[in-house]
Amino acid sequence: MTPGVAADRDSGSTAGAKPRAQAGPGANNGLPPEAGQPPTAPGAAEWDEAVRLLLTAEDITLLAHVSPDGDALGSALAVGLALRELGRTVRVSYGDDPLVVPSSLEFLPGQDLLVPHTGVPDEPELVAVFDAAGISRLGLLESRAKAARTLLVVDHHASNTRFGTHHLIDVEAPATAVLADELITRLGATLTADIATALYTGLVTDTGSFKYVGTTPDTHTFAARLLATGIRHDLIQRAIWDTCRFGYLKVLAAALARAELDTDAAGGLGLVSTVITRAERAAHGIRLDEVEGVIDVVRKSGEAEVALVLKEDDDGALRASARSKGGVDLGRVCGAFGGGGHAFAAGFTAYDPPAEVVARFRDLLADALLPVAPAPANPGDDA
Ligand SMILES: [Mn+2]
Repeated sequence: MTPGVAADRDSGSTAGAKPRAQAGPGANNGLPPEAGQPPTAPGAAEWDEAVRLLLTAEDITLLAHVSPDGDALGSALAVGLALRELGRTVRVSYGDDPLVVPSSLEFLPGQDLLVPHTGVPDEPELVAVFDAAGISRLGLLESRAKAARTLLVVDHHASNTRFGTHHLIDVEAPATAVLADELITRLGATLTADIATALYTGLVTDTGSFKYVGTTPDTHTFAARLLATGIRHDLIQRAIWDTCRFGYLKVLAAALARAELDTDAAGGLGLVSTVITRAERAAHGIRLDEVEGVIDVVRKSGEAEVALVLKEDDDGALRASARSKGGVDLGRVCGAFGGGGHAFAAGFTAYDPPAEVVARFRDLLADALLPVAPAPANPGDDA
C-alpha cells in the first residue's frame, strides 16, 4: 500500500489507550491452516441460520472494527446496502468517537447508513460484526455487542476468538468481503454497483490489489463479477492506494530518513524499523490514520525479513505495525506485547520509549522463526 489510509491491515491503529489484540489483512495470508486445525469455513447450516436471523430480525446493527480499513467498512456497508435493498431496518457503525470515515474511504457508498456509537441501542436485537478478530476490536461498542441478543461474527482472521453467538469465519478467505459477498448472495439481494464498490474496496485492500499470497483464481473471478456491475475500479484503487496529502510525503520522508537496518536480527534474516512521531505529523497536519501505508514502503527493504513501524498516536502511545515475508510469525511476537494479528502482518500498542520497544521486539524475533519461508512469487515486487 501506499500513502493513504485504507492500509490499516494490522493492528496498531485501534482507538483507545490500552493495548489490544488486533487484526490484519488476508487471514493467514492465504497459507493453509496449521496442521491439526479443524476446517473453519462455514457450512451450509451456518449460512442458512445467519440468513434466517438477518431476514427475521426487526432491527439490525452492522459493525466494523475501530479505525476501520477498507475490508471492515466496505464489508459492513455492502451488507448494509443489501439489507436495506431487502427492506430491512439496518444501521452501520463502529466504536470510534468521533466516527470519522478515513479519507481514503470517503468514496464508499452507503454512508447514510452510518450512525455514531451513540446511535446503537443499548441492547441491540442483532449485531453483525465484520473483520474483527476479537471483541476488543469493537472499541466503544464492545459492551453493546455483548448485550446483543444475537451476535453474528463475520471474519477471516485465523486468530478470531469466536466471540459471537453465531459465526461465519473462513480463515482462507483473502478478505472479509468474500464472506460478505456470499452472505449478500444468500440473502437474495441484487449485486448493485454500490454494493460492488464496497466489496471491491474490501477485496483490493486485503489482497494488496491482488498481489498477496492469499489471492486465488476465485479471488479474480469474484473481482470480475464486481467489475461487471460497471464500478469505477480505477478510481477506487487510486483513492485507496495512490492518493495522499502533500504533508504525508514530508512525514514519510522523515520516517525513511530515520529508518534503521539490523541485518543480524531474526537469526540473520534482518529487521528494518522506523518511528513516526506525533510532532512530525502535527507539523504537517497529518493524522495517524494517514500514515498506515508507511510500513508498506519500509518493508520493501530487501535486506530485511521483518519490518516494524512505530507510530506515535495523539496520546503518545506507540502503535506498532509489523510485517514479515514468510520467515517469522509476527502474530506471536506482537502477542507478547498484548497485540496480535496474522503471522505476516500484525501489530500492537506500546508505551515504552521507541528504542526499548524496538529492542524488545528484536529479541522476540529469534523465538518466532518459522521452519520454512515460502519463496516469494515475485521477488522484484516486495523484496
Ligand atoms: Mn480483513
